[in-house]
Amino acid sequence: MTLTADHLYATPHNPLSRFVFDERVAAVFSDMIRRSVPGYADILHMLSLITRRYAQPDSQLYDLGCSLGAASLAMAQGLIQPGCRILAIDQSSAMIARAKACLTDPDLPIVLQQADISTQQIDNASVVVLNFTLQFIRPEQRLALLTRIRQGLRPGGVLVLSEKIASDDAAEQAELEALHHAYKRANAYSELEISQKRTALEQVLIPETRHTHIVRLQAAGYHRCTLWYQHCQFVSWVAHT
Ligand code: GEK
Repeated sequence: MTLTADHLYATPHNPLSRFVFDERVAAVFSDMIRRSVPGYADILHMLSLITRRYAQPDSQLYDLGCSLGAASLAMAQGLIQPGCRILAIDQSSAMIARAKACLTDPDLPIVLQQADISTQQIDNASVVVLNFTLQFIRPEQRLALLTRIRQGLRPGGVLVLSEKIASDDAAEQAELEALHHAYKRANAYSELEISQKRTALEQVLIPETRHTHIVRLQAAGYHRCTLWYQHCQFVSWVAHT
């Protein structure tokens, strides 16, 4: 995967438009997500191990909001079960075009598709991954999506849900935000870059509390949700059918 440095918000944007997953973002996305999401590489590594543990023979695996396909690649590396394929879906044509250019090994069991996951059919699934994607779906559409995924999962199948969360405790929220900003500064993002990106993401990335996520997962029919990862406001659950 190419690692072009992210300088998208290094100079003042006037006006500052809403964040979109266009060609400019796709071109720097690998660098952007690694410098912005604490533990991203660890989460990818664990997606391999989770896939190895929960994938079922002759089933489908889904990477919903796949961007450049990094999670799909991690899943493929963990996959030892026969007869499986990984459906990697993103609505951004720029992301899918670049993912196709990155994932060229014909032996990879990955099928890349440009589609909106809000209407995506989920069938015969054993592992479904939403790695920092649900936060970009309108909150009122989230329950329907999680329910459709649960209905498409086989018994014993799992959903991996990774999200940036908010806290309902103001002091905790402030501390986690400060720590995340320190993380970004340590990764060579300037104050201008941090603040312009934050403003561009308002109303686009909508974080919710852990409680809201758990209540919704239960309403969608998941029986056990294990929080297996947290670093600052970045969390991941394995949710069981
Ligand atoms: C990774 N999972 O590297 N339908 C399809 N795709 C969507 C939709 C939608 N309705 N809404 C947003 N996306 C990846 C990282 S990034 C997370 C995921 C981030 C896509 C959007 O185009 C983008 O590629 C992705 O979800 C979110 O493990 O940028 O923080």
